Amino acid sequence: MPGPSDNPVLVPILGDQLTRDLASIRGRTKDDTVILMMEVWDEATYVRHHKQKIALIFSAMRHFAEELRDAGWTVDYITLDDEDNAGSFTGEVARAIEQHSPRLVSVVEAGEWRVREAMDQWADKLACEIEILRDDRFICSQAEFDEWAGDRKELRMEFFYREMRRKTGLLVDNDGKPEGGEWNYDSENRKPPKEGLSAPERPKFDPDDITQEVIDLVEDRFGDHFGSLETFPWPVTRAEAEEAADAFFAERIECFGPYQDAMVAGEDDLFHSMLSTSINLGLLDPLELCRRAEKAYQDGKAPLNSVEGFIRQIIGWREYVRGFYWHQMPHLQKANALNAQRGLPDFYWTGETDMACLADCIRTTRDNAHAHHIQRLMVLGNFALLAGIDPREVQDWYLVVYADAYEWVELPNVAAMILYADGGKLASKPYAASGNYINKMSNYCADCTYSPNKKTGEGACPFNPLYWHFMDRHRERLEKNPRIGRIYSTWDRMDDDRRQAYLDSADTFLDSLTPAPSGWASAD
Ligand code: FAD
Ligand code: DLZ
Ligand code: SF4
Repeated sequence: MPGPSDNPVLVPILGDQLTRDLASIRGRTKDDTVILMMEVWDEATYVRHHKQKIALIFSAMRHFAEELRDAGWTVDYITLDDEDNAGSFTGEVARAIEQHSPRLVSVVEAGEWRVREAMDQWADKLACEIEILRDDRFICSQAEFDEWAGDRKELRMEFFYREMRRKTGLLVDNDGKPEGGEWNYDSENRKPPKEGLSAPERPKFDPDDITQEVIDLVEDRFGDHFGSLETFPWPVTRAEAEEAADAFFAERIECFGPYQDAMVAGEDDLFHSMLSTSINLGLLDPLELCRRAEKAYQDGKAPLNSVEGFIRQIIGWREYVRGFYWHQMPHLQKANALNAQRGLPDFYWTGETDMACLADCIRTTRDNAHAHHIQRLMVLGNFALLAGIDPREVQDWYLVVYADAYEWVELPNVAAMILYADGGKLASKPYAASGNYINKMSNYCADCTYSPNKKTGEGACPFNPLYWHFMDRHRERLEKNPRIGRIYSTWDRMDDDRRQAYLDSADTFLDSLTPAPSGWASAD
């Protein structure tokens, strides 16, 4: 390796920090810097990630290393099958310190608790000065989020989001007023899918030699992990990610808003951007994407409800869950306010269920390492909530199966948003719904063994009795909630037999579930 100066700065770049605009390399000189990138067993195995997720991260890392080298940087890249691989970030940084004798290790803080804990010990463990920099790819710093959260008992995205709108100036006029007069146009974004709804296909990127090599490695080392590698469509470079973004802004953003909550069997992407993997890896800058969306609106190419909705997902939800994660860790990992204890049903891994909605969402998850938001929330998540699945099992599943899953974004969405395990700090009420919601927002029910219109007994959509079972067992907590408490007057108006039929139907269904054997998700 061509050596830079004696005692250079060692800059470790983690797998989700793949941008040349990273705080640890901005302003450094090429002849005084060694960049360290590491494929390590600890990261590849702390859960049994979907095969596409490992392939995506390794391929994007290898492409980024190549891009850096082409631009004249010195990159020490450790592959997984390097025979001296130390297995962990800490071990590899120690090895690199011995090899390069740096005067300073400069690293951007890790996105996840597990890794940040390890990083915080580097100063004591490693024989070098350590500098840990803030990850300024996020718009809101943790200090800012903590200050905003202050002593509030409940944190609500909507108010945080307005702060982020004001801070970025996105869709805000010179007087600080929201474009169009409203901060949020969600009420225009709940269109059910019309017959035959389909979206233009997004660009897919055929594996090049680097990606193919990584796919072979993953099949060889992680062949028994969940998921399919038969297709690998993900952008693995900034250029490819930009092509994917171009296609979204040209062809799909217009309908993004209206059909954001729609689900159509076999239409896996609909009008979603499919950019989360690239944003989370660092290939795309979230703020730049929001500016592009704003420009599409200003140029009359996309309606306000679509553009505002897209911007809200990024500077609202994405920033908010990240702030929430650090605000609530480490106890968020163990939160279980509803005392849910049931094991994850095996069909989350096999996809073998007669419930057509779940079967389709698990199929797309297995084939694409992706499902869109409403599938994750209102089908897969809603079922886990209503059935009372243990949050830790659900968390592991979501962390494994999605190519965009990192704990900082997965955990708040799972523990707090779908499972209400935080007792309502993030969401004002549980996102609980019966089969009626899925029937309205999708075409799944038309091909299902069950009927959404049948409430109890054989052939009834399981979401129907499960909904009331959930409401009944959590009455004490939820009855006081002004956003959901009124539902109990409907329950109370039913006669005893009807209520009992709901509870019996739900119990029969729950008893029929087979818990997944251990070992699908975790390494041990
Ligand atoms: P789009 O629908 O096009 O949305 C645009 C962007 O907004 C996304 O790319 C993403 O960056 C951001 N975004 C939207 N919703 C959220 C949200 N709730 N939280 C954070 N960012 C959001 N997203 C992840 O990136 N990683 C995860 O591990 C993850 N786990 C989730 C688990 C559950 C239970 C739920 C309900 C949501 C989860 N999400 C997660 C959020 C969301 O489902 C995905 O970001 C989205 O489906 C990615 O597809 P897309 O890029 O087409 O998104
Ligand atoms: C998810 C993941 C995987 C599977 N493998 C690696 C790896 O070998 N090397 C690496 O730098 N990053 C990997 N990642 C992403 C990391 O888990 C992620 O960058 C940190 O955990 C951020 O907290
Ligand atoms: Fe899902 Fe129920 Fe509809 Fe079947 S009937 S697809 S289980 S919501």
